[in-house]
Amino acid sequence: MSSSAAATFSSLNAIPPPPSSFSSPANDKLFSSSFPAASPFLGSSHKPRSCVLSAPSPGRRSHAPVVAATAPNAIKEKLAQSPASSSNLLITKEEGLVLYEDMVLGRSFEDMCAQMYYRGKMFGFVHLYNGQEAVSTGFIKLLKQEDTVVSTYRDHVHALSKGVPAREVMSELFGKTTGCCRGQGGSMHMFSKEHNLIGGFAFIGEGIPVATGAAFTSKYKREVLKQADCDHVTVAFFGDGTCNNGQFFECLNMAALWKLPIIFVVENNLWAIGMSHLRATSDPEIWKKGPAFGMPGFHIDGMDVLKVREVAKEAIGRARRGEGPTLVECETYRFRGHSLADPDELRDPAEKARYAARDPVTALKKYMIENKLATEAELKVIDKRIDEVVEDSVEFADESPVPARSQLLENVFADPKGFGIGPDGKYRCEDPKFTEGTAQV
Ligand SMILES: Cc1ncc(C[n+]2csc(CCOP(=O)(O)OP(=O)(O)O)c2C)c(N)n1
Ligand SMILES: [Mg+2]
Repeated sequence: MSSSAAATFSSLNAIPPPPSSFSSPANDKLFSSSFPAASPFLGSSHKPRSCVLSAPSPGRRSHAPVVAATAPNAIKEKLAQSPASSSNLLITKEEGLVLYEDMVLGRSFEDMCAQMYYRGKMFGFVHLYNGQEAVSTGFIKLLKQEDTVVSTYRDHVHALSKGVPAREVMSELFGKTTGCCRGQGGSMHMFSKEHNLIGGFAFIGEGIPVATGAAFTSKYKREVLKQADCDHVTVAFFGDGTCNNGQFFECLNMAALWKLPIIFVVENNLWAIGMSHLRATSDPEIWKKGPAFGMPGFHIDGMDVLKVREVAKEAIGRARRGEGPTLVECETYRFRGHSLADPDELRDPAEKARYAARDPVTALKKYMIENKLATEAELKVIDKRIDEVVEDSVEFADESPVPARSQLLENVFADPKGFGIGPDGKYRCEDPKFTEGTAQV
């Protein structure tokens, strides 16, 4: 590293200055006493405890003011505006149609996955995203191709929103060579270099450090390698249950310390398999952990794509301008069991019904029609087109070839000699006895 590069690199360690666009005297005052009363959890009957922080004691190093907000004032005002006249609307017709199409694609694709899974076309665990579409669409449709997305095992719809063709996602689920990972990843490991979707991670929390590393790369390119046009951001999606894992805290710390261009998006669907978030977490308001590390935190209605989008715009803009990370907690709900193997017997039917009534796809459709952004007929045309895309993806996946047995170890080891390759120089997997006694291949 050159000395100038080293100097710039070391400046990454500087404590970030106050985030100007989020700071206000009112918030500074609040910081010294307590955070504003957060919006209660939208769909749960839980009453959040108030979070009281004491003022920094005089002898301690004081951090830059941090802000806890459910939404900055500008966004709140915009969201509160009556959608009566088209000039007050949060979206144009074209934007609305893009959002609607993406959400319908996510929903229809997942419904088709359920059918194909029960017909035995897919293997392993398959986790569907139904109900959470507003989060994926609200964030990812604002991104550029060069921006990075990191997902979890609930990743099909993030891949679709990021532009990975439905054919490639379905083929991956079928374990076929035409899949985005040539059939080697499966449901939980969607990946596309071209679309900068860098996983699909089955271990919870595993994607957060990877996302933090991707955001570090963008900053390094811009500040050290002097690629001035590198304003790429990274969006990391993960669940509420994951926020009690260590990687989450470690990465919030590093991202704030180095002002990384990253948005941590918590898809709080209130459940981690069968464990209620409200039962498992000392302070269930996850957004508050942003300010604790010196970054803004937001809690938004994740069933409303327009609200998600407004906060996403603010957070993505902030990251692109080099102002650092943001934590966004989207309160959402999954409409199906944890995975397709889950009979979903633990959640209260009344809770499920409450969220079903707030279906994000139906809500956007209603908004578009009521505000004359689209007619029912126009939206039906999109529904039909998406049905065809999804049907086509199944036909394509079904007709595609399965990988050759010799592909089994590709991309598994940097150098398969010594493990995957036997003393005779041949791939061990080609030995018919290779998997004997372990699994049916
Ligand atoms: C490190 C690790 N521990 C445990 C598990 C088992 N596990 C799979 S999903 C899950 C719950 C995660 O819940 P959440 O983060 O809320 O995501 P959601 O499934 O609700 O989208 C757990 C504990 C895992 N995959 N990885
Ligand atoms: Mg969850």
